[in-house]
Amino acid sequence: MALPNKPKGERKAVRDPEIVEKEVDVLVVGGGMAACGAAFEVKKWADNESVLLVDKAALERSGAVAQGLSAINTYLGENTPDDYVRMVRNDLMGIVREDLIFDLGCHVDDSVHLFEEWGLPVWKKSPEGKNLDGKKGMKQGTLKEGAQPVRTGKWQIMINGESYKRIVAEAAKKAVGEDNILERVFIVELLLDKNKENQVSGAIGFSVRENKVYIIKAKTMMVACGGAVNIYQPRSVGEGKGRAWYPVWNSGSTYTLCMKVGAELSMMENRFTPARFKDGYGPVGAWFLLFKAKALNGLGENYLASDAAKKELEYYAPYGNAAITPTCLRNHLMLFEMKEGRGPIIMDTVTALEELGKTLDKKEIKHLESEAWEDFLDMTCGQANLWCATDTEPEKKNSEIMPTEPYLLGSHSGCCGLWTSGPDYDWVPDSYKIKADNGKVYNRMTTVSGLFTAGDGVGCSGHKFSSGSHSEGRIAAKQMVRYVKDHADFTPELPMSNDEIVDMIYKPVRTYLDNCEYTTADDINPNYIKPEGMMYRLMKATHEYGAGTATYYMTTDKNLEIVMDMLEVMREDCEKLAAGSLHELMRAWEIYHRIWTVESHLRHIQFRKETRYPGFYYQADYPNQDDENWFCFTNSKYDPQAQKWETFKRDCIQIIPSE
Ligand code: SFD
Ligand code: AMP
Repeated sequence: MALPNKPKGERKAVRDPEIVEKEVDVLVVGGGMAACGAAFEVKKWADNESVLLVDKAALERSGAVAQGLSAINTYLGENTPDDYVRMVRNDLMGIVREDLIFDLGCHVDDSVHLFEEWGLPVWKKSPEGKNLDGKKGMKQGTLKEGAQPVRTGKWQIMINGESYKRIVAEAAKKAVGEDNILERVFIVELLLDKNKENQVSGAIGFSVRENKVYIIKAKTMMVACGGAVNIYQPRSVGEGKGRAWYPVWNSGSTYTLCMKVGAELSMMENRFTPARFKDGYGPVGAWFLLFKAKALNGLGENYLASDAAKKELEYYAPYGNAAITPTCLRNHLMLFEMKEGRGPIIMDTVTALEELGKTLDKKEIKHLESEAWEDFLDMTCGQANLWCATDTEPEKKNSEIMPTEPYLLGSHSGCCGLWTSGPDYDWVPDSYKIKADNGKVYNRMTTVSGLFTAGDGVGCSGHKFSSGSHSEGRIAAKQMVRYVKDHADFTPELPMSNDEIVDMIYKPVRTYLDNCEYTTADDINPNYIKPEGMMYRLMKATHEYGAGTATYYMTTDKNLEIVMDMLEVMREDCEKLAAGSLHELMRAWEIYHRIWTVESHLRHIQFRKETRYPGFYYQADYPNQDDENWFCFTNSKYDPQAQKWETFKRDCIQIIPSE
């Protein structure tokens, strides 16, 4: 149950919190799309197995879909899973896990059908080929019954999705039972088993509403805490600061929690640098695909159709020549224009709406204009606010678009994450199957026995989006139940005492209480650093040296060497983080997770000696793609005992033939 909002001001943290101990068979960490998918599915396979879901926020409005969405970007419908693999492979410049993508392609539509059954309005085509949204769309019947969605691209369908997350969360809550959900509990660390090597046995965290530490033992668990946001200096500053495209809940916990117990990471160098409406971070997909808008350079030219752009794309063949230009290359062309002095880049909303309006009557034009607003009101309402604040009516005034600061994620147009097992089919290469201690293969299990992930957590397989993350959570849930049944005699034992756990989690609180009287300004103290200060330090370092917006996403060996040193010092200084309230305690652990995540990102960029994703980042010492040496997965592993990193290559195997 979500605790009610706190009274005015932040809840003070006390020195000695209450301890709450729990023991379950299956633990789900996170409450987003993947976690809700897992919660919905798990009870179908479980008999008497107990389940607990823990979210740092409130399930109904947490994670990337919190504000809603206006499209579902992965719905196969009439397309084949083979084709889906080809699309993802092309968009991610060739290096992907085709087993994971194909498997997802076979299951994702079922989640979309469920969303509709639970009440999500999906736009439909009328028999005359008109777009019908809301109740009119619902009257056409369901997708499962054969009604036609409004396709914007080959894979994307339109929805009235302001309440998308609430609908999905409600189904998850009903399936798993409210008593089996802990909201507003932040997981700080996972623990390995005291007796069994490389076996996960628990998760520890704290309530952000009450002075309580949670110690949870589990036989198996899924960590699906989304990607990483606010790791680079954002473009938003001053009163706009805090605004980002991806959700602020995503603080790198998925990657940090798993890597710290030794789970192997893959493709952490891959980041998503999205093109978004400037300052409001509104997504561009509906404008490009539904409204068919063109992006113009500062001279008013359709730069994508220029000879220079075509030449630039040819350089990155075969990806550059594909029917749909990969996302990173679309960004690359945008940056190319800006660097040549032909910026800024403008979304020509005026011409797009004018063109569409030519075949519509007055009432239909009004509806079209309201759809343009609804696109943002449904998923990024700040962008709609900004339009109001800047007197922007999209049919009268164009808007600027801009590549944002980088995000780390594995479910959208990026592919960093954990190295997980594929399904146990005969066509899946052995090197893609991870065997647990009993020799069995569990789909979506990481290299740590009993530890699963989904959504943004699973690496090498982007373009799952909201629907795919949900279905991947369901895939993992079924496997977790199988894992528990196969390990009925395993009793998890934690390697730390309760006191040691509390000492660790509440250390920032005690540092604060021990030293806060020393100065009059709470944030300035020689004996501690507040999480906010650490956040600025991290952002400045990545911004300047780690291929942030400051350098047009460019870095070099030397820059990376400098930033890696800075990160090491930051990690050391995290020992002195101080938190006076529970909210600040969460900020302290979030920044700690972000630092670890960024370190893995930059370590991977350091390792991959090529520029595989121009437009997302550039390694100036190795500006080209080098298939001979780098057409492979780049993986890393942190050894928790030796406290050392290892970076290495794994083979990338093509399974689905090119067309
Ligand atoms: O327009 C802890 N996404 C889009 N998907 C679509 O299908 N269509 C779109 O239209 C998409 N677009 C879009 C999208 C996202 C955003 C933010 C915008 C626009 C503005 C992407 C999807 O939403 C995304 O792929 C999935 O939601 C990913 O799912 P998942 O489960 O991997 O992550 P999550 O939903 O963010 O959930 C994370 C959860 O973890 C919790 N959490 N809990 C406990 N302890 C910790 N330490 C925790 N850390 C995090 C969070 O609270 C949350 O519940 S468009 O741009 O293309
Ligand atoms: P976005 O709003 O940028 O997150 O994109 C939403 C969906 O539309 C994703 O599936 C993108 O891959 C796709 N998309 C966005 N822009 C384009 C474009 N210019 N061409 C083709 N697909 C696009």
